[in-house]
Amino acid sequence: MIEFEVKDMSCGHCVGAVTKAVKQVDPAANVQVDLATKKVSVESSEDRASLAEALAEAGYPTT
Ligand SMILES: [Cu+2]
Repeated sequence: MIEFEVKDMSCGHCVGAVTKAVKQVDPAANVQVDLATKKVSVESSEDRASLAEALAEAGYPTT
């Protein structure tokens, strides 16, 4: 399980965009987003850096 904090998520659109960004790297990824805590949990065979890069490119830098 790879976990990110994505501070710039604020609504359902952001959740969709974040999910899409992860799935572009790994279509088989299991993505769970908790908007209240701004946590994104990803089950993926991809490494953390690749996922973080995709999220940043989509406009959602991770911490
Ligand atoms: Cu939003």
